[in-house]
This record gives sequence, C-alpha cells and structure tokens, in this order.
Amino acid sequence: MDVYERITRNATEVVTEEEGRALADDPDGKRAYVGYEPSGVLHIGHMLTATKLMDLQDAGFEVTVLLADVHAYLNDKGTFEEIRETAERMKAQFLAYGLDGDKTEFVYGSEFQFDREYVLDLHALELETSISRAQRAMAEIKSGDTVTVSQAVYPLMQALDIVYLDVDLAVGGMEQRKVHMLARDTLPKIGEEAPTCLHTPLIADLQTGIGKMSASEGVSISMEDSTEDIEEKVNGAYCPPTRDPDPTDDGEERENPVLQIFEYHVFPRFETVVVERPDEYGGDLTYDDYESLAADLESGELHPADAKGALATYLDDLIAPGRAKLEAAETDS
Ligand code: IYR
Repeated sequence: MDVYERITRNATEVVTEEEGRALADDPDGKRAYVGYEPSGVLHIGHMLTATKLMDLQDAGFEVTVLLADVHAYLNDKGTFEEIRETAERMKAQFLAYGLDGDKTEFVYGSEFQFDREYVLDLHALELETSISRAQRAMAEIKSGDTVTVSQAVYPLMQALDIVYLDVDLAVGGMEQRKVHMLARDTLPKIGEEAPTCLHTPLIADLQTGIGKMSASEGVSISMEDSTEDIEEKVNGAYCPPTRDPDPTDDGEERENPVLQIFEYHVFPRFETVVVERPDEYGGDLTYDDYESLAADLESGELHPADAKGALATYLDDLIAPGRAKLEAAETDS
C-alpha cells in the first residue's frame, strides 16, 4: 500500500487531496493530531480516529493526541477538576487500545491554552469571526440546546490548537468538518497557514442504520462493555444483506452498521477475518479484505447472523485490553 493510500484509507475526505498528496510524498517527521474532549470511557467513535492515527504512525508521521480539557469545560462537560481526572483515564485507555506510547505525544489543552500569546491570538480570531459562523461550526459538537458564548469560542480555540501544536494534518470525524473549514478560512486572516484536514466517517446507529451512532443516545459500543454486552448489541444490530440499504419510507438514508464496523474497525486492525460456521452450514469462511466479506453478504453466501457473530468476536478482541486496564484501575482505587 503506498503512503497516500495508507493515510487516506477509510477516510471520507482529505481537504485538500492535493495537500494530502504533498504530505504523503514526504511523510517523515510530519505531524498529525486529533483532539478529544475527555469522556468517561473510550467508545467506538474515539477508536476510529485512533486507528487512523496508527495508520499515520505507520506512514512515518509524528502523532499528538490532544486531551482537550478546556474544550470539554467550555462545552459544559463538568467541572474542570472532573474533566482533568477523566482525561487521565482516557490517556490510559488510548494506550491500551493500541496507540504506541513511545511514538504518541499526549498534550493537555490547558498546558498551552492559557498562555498570554495564545489568548491574544484567540482574540484576534474572535475579531475575524461572526457569531453565526462559530455557531454553525458547532452544530454537531455542542452539548445542550442553546449555543453559549463558551461554545462560540470553542471552534476558534480548536483552530488555534493547530497552530500551537505545530501540526501539518488535523484529523477528526466528519462532525469536526465545519470547525476545520472555519480554521482553513480564518487562520490565514491572522497570518497563519490553512491546515490540511482529514476526516473519518461516522458509523450509523447500530439498531436502525439511520443517522450516526452516538454515545449519548441510542446504543453505542465502548470499552466498558462486557463480552456479553457486545454480543447482545451486535446481535440486535441492523444488518440487511446489502452494503447499500434502501432508504426508509420517509426517505431517510440508511447504512449497514455491521459492515461499516467490519470496514472501519476490524479489517484495519486484523489481517484476516474468519467467520466460524459449523460444517453443515458450509464450514468457516476466511476473508483477507472487507470487499470480499461485503460481497459474500450481498450474494447470500454469508448469512447476517454469522457476520454478526464474527463481528462480536473481533470487536471483543479489540476492546479486551482496554477493558482489562479499566477494571484494573477500578480495583486499585
Ligand atoms: N471538537 C473535538 C475536540 C477537540 C478537537 C480538536 I482537533 C481540538 O484542537 C480541540 C478539541 C470533539 O468534539 O471532541
């Protein structure tokens, strides 16, 4: 796989492709980052960008994880002390999930976001940005119904982080797209470069295939799930025998979340996927890539129930190390 392919596999987009190609031409020592509002437990959304960070590390990039404690505070996620505590746990979970501790730099937002220079630059960005633009950027990130002033400052700080962490590539889920576009438009107005951005897809709601899977609503998968929890959630998942399900009667788009999780979580981390089946049902199936698994589901060779069984097993393997660490931390405290 060439570098550009590795960097962009399973990504929805790179803004811009030309800039992404330039980075791929000379990846050594290039810097990429993702920021996360610390939350109680690593869930499947965090894992998707973490897998992308591993791709970038394999390609020669230096990777920074921003534990965005101040951002979480601005987005009403708790007291600052609570958030700091959560951030510590989250760092341990990322390492348990598979990010290489020697190659990954973890930075707290509060380490540099209160510096005089940062704050002055922030005010410069505030001068360049309308309230409505900041508000639009937060549409898929903000908690609560009304937008607070703190939430309007939030995307400007996220833009400035790119400058202060000196990164070449900003990575995030598609819900971060509007913030990154704001950064691209606004940073040049204060004399800084527009960042290259890479966005990962959002996984659809597990039970319906509609919209996006959310940790705060509906069913999500996290490191706190037991093997049984995962089996139950995956067994209840929406999985028609196609990768491209029909829209609902109301015209709502649907995805196949079981296939999405195979594509974005399982295949990038496991070389081969074995779907175990009793001999009387044709015996085990072995897949070296996502495409062949999806094709078998579509042709009927692979039954959705068998696909779900295999998915539950692989997802469990993915989160087992993190879960064990979480449990160990709890018995310690
Ligand atoms: N907006 C992110 C958190 C975040 C991301 C980056 I990249 C930053 O520089 C700062 C914060 C979220 O929704 O979790």
